[in-house]
Amino acid sequence: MESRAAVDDAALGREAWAVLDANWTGSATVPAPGLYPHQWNWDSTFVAIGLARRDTRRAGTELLSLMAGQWGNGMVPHIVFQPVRAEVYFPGPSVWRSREHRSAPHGVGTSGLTQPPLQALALWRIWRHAADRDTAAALVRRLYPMLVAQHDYLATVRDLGGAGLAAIVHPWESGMDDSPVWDAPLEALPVTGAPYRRAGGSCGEGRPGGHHDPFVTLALRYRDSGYDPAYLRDEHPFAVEDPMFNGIWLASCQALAELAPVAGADAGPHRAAVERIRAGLLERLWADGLFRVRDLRGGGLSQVCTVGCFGPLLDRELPADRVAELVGVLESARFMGAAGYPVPSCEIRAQQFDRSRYWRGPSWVNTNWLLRRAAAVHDLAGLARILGASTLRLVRQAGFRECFDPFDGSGRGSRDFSWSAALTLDLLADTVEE
Ligand code: 9WN
Repeated sequence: MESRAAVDDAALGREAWAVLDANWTGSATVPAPGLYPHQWNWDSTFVAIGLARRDTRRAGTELLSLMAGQWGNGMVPHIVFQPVRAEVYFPGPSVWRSREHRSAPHGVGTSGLTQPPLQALALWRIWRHAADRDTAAALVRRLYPMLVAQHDYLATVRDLGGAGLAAIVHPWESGMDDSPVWDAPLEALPVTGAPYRRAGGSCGEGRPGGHHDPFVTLALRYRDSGYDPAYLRDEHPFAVEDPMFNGIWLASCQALAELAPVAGADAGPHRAAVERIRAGLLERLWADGLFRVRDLRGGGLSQVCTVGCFGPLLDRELPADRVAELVGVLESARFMGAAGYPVPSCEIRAQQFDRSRYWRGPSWVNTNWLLRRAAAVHDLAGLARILGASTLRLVRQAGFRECFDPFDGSGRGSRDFSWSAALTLDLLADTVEE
C-alpha cells in the first residue's frame, strides 16, 4: 500500500490546514481540486465542523455561503455552483437550471436536490466551542431562521411516507451515491436516455458505472416537473427513507432545540420533531437488529446493511437496547471486526461488498467521524477512541484521500479531500466529550 513516513500530530495538522487553504475559494471550501470544483452541501458542513474548535469566523462563513444557495421553500441544495469552470462538473448548472425556478436564489446556480441536513449540528458545535461568544451568538441568530425553514421543508415536502420521516428522491441526496442499498430501487426504474461518462479527474477508479443513466434520468425528471412537490409525492419513481439521512436530521433537531434559546425562540417544536423522527425510525426502519432503508415505491426494507444503517445512533436518546444491538453489529466481523481500517461502508459479508468501489466497501473519514460522535453521545469512550485513532492512522499513512481500502488502508479517489482534512483537525483535538 501507499505509505508515508510517520507524520506527527503537528505536521498532520499543518498538512490539513494546507489542504483546506488550497481548496478555499474565499467564501467556501470545495471538496477537492479537479473533480469537485464547487461547494457541496455536506462536504462544506463537515468542513465547518472541523473548523469549529479552530476558527469560528471561517466555520461561520462556510455555512453562510452554503445557505446563500437555499431556496425560498427552505431546501438547501446539494451543490452551490462556483461561476468559474461552471460546466467542468457534470451535471452542472445548465442541467439543473435552478435560476429558471421561482423558489431558487437568482444570484447563484444550484442543483435541485439536497443532502443530509447536518448544518444545525455543525452550528451547535461552532456555538459550543467558540471562544468569541458574541460572534458565535450572532451567527446562531443569523442562521437559526434559515435552519428552521430547511427543517420545515423536510417535514412537509419530503414526508412522502406520511409518517414523520424525510424521504430522499435521488441517491445523490444520501451523500452515499453508489451504496448497494440503492441497487434495487434503481433497478426497478425504466432506463431511458443515453449513458454518460463523468468528466475525468483522479477519481475514475471505483466510481459508479452502470447506474449513471438512471441517476441522470431521475434528476431530469424531477427538473422537468418544475421541482414540483406534487410530482414528488405522486409520480417520482425514487423515494426512499434512509436511516443515515434521518438520523442526521434528528441530531440536527436536537441541536436546534439547544440553539433556540440563543436565538430567542421556543425549543418545543424541535423537541417534538425529535420525538416524531425517532418514532418513525423505530416503527418504520427497524428490522432484525438494524435500521434499514425503506423503499416507498414498493420495494420494502433493504436487506443489505451499510454504514448508513447506524445513522440513528446519533440520537443520544435512542433506547439503550437498540444502541447495544447496533453497536454489537458495528463491532462484529460484519463491519469493524474484520476490517483493518474501519468502518467499511458496506457489510463485508454482503455479496455487494467491494473494497475499492466508492460507497460499496471503502472506509470514509466522514462516516467514521459521525460514528465516533455517536459513540461519544452514548458514553462508549472505548469505541470512540478506536474510531478516532483508526481514522487518524488512515490519513497519517495514506494522506487526505476521499476514501480508503478497509483492509490495507490504501487511499482511493480524490487526493487533498477537504472533509478528510477538516475532520482530522477535529480528531487531533483528541477529546471524546460531546
Ligand atoms: C454527487 C462531493 C460529493 C460528496 C458525495 C460523494 C460524491 C457526487 C459525485 O462527491 O458525490 O453529489 O459526483 O459523485 O458521493 O458524498 O458530497 O465530495
